[in-house]
Amino acid sequence: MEKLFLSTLNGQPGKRKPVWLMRQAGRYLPEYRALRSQAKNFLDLCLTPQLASAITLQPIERYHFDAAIMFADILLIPYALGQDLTFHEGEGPRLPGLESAAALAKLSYAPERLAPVGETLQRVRERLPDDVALIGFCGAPWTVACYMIDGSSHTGFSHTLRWANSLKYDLNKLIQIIVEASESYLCKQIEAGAEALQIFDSWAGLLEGEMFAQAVIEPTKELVRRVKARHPHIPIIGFPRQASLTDYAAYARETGVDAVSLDQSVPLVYARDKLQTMKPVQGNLSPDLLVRGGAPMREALDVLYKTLGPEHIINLGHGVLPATPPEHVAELVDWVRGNEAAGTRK
Ligand code: 1CP
Repeated sequence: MEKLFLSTLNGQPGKRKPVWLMRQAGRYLPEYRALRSQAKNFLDLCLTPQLASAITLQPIERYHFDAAIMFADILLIPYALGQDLTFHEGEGPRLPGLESAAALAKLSYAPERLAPVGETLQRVRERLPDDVALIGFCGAPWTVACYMIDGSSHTGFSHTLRWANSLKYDLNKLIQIIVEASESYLCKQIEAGAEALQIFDSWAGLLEGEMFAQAVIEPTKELVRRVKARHPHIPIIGFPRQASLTDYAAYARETGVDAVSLDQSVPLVYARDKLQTMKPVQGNLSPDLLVRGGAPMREALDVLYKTLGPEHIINLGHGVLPATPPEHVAELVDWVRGNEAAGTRK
């Protein structure tokens, strides 16, 4: 059966725009919270295929999105490189951080630590409806380096920015380690059943211009090139969150990704005229509008539909917020399905 999400990504839009949401499995769903409480901790949840596959499928069962995204986390790569990943209630995940370049010598990728993710994907593929695509993912090298060096986002990534400014050689060395581990991890995901990939660069917007080119574009291009050399037909979506508009365009032009995900600050006219002319785009409804629901959300969706062309995947500008009422997600999906005719209008 044709999967709308995959054909749109391949530049062949179908009867309507596909829809899925970043963080579609998560704390806003009562059924997620119920399964979450069965695991010892968050890492355990990600690495227990029976739980992680059930969580991946929860939003599909509820809303029948056009794509499922495997339940895991971008911080599993630091974990597989040997950093301890802990999760503190109300504070989020934490890593020990990297004091200096000397610590790089201790990092060594242990793929078997991530073997359960492959099993999660296999289980999901067995249970997924025929028209729903399965997305695998990883964090972009820059964003993963931010968490590995600083340990969490609470520092504003000041240590990583110091590496970027004055320890470029060490930063590049770390980024290279992450690229190699991510290549292996993404290829394993494809071999286990992922049909498309997303690279999350949540902190791309911390850099600009030349630094953005060096730490965001170059490593992403290298990762995409390596994965495509082994799996040329698997589409890859890149998400350089909060990059400047010129950097967004350079990213779309130079990294080799098949589509670009837009955060909510990207003006739609810019997206249409400068980005969608190069690649399909995804996004960029504000997660706050999904919390509000009703007329304000529907009006924003209408503008999205009218401005962007058919090579567009409906999604948010960032992840679903925990305060989101689940019925607003149903309202969004119903609206998209009710707009089949509008889906292909320019
Ligand atoms: O139960 C809980 O409280 C856990 C909350 C949670 C969830 C549901 C975390 C901790 N991770 C996840 C799952 C997750 N993370 C997915 C699953 C699939 C889906 O989208 O449904 C994905 C794709 C991610 C990716 C991820 N993790 C990113 C990139 C996207 C983004 O949000 O910018 C980032 C930055 C992370 C790190 C992370 N993991 C969890 C939290 C709270 C954070 C952010 C930490 C911080 O910056 O302070």
